Amino acid sequence: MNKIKSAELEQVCGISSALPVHTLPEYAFAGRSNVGKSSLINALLERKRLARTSQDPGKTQTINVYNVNKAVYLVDLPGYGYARTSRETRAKWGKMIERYLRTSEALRTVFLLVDMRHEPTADDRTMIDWIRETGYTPVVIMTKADKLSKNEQAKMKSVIRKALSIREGETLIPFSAVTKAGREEILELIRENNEGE
Ligand SMILES: Nc1nc2c(ncn2[C@@H]2O[C@H](COP(=O)(O)OP(=O)(O)O)[C@@H](O)[C@H]2O)c(=O)[nH]1
Ligand SMILES: [Mg+2]
Repeated sequence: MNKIKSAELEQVCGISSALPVHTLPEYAFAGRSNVGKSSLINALLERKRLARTSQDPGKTQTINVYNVNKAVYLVDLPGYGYARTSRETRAKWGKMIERYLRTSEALRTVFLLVDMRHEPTADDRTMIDWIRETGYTPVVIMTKADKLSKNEQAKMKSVIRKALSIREGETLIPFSAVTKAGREEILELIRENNEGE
């Protein structure tokens, strides 16, 4: 992913669809509704509206799979924690995310997005534990960094580190879809992981 030559939405998986089966490496993005997943994917891929961003949180209840350069897949997992979703629906989506983490053979890294302005929620803690339990080392992306001063960023970084019980070897990256801060660091992680492909 040195240069984004092509990027397209290749697959949309609903609640009862089959999950993606790939040999090319996958990188997945998880996080609460409205945390900025679609904006991050657009920023990484230098596309304005490839991943649909919305003012209406809770709408993207699918796993969206983007093929990049015919070499890598970025996987946008359904947002969780949306208050207006019924408990039953939430449980179904949780199971789908968990099933994806457990069964994907091509999955290399799971990025967990949290809003840098807020303390992580119980759902975020559940998510990071699923990531760890399925054998991945979570990379935490703290979104909307542009909304905080440098001082506030430093403070929230330690709040988030503590709330998610960040362990040795786990990374926290501040990111902004507005300033693109953190973009290169995320792309570099993907590149490093992809070496040898
Ligand atoms: N200021 C700022 N706003 C952001 C950023 N990322 C996302 N947003 C806004 O947050 C809202 C939700 O973003 P979206 O990407 O749709 O979140 P998703 O539900 O996680 O896919 C939208 O109004 C975005 O414009 C960011 O880095 N900075
Ligand atoms: Mg989205």
